[in-house]
Amino acid sequence: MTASPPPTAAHTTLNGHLQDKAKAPDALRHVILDIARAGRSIRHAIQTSEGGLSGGSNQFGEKQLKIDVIADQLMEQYLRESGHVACFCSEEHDDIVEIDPKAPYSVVFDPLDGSSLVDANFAIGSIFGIYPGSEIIGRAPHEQVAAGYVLYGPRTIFVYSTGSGVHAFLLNDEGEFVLLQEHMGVADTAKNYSPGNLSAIHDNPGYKKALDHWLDGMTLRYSGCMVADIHHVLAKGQGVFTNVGGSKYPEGKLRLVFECGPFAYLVEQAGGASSDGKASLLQKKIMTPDQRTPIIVGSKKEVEDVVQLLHS
Ligand code: AHM
Ligand code: MG
Repeated sequence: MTASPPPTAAHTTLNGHLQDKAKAPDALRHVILDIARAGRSIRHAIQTSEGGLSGGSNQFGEKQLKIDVIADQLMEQYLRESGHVACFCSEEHDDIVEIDPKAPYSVVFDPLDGSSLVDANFAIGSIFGIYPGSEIIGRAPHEQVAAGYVLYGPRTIFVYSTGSGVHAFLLNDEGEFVLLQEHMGVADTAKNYSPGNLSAIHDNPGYKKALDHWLDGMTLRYSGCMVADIHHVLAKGQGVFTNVGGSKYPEGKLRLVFECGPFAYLVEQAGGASSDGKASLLQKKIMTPDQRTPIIVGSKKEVEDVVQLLHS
């Protein structure tokens, strides 16, 4: 009779994946795990906020903070406690916040992207990027050593890359992120389109041409949350997401540092492309924390076609 194999863990955890597959340096692994823990707490806050998610009063008449402020505070707390973070740049702060200039990494994040959708119970998310050292200004997104996001939808999903593929994890009932999909890929051609700042078609003729091209046979998938909309591209393995300029937002609505930079890193890691209409977003220099940029990201050929239409 042959002996039965020794018991093994049924799932690959995020920690195990960072250690054994990504071979992330210990400090980087800890920062990513701390962000995942912050995501778990943010999810809990979303689900348990008594007074409504956009700020209000609880049953005792006490004023509650808006959920995006709570998310920001949670993220800050975990980053401060990590001991590996020099500074951070958050959508909820005007300036970069210093923690410990001698620490090895700087973190950029949008604590709760799509927060205007929370009352409608749409999916929302947190975005992050990690740079080496204590400077963010003057760098470009290709210098990130990791990026990722947490998507709070019907399921809570954590997606990250440290430069060797893009991997997704599911938050299970025990509060553990377990491997869901390894090496997410983006095909060269797209069937789905996700057009942000669409009212710009009225004063951006190239964007109107892109829309006409999409209407001719492609399928619309747009929720209004960048995290959910780009996760759709990664999960389905194809698609294009845009947010380009018009008169209201000449550079588009989205920010380079903590929204477009991390997603450019992730989608290019998955084999897709990113552009600001001229060059890859990975090469775009960060000048200020609140810098906006046009973004066209997703399937390579579609990104090329849209960039061409925008210039036509
Ligand atoms: P937020 O960071 O204030 O939530 O805004 C960013 C969001 C993105 O998630 C989304 O792609 C975009 O705003 C939606 O804008 P619009 O409603 O103009 O399509
Ligand atoms: Mg945002």
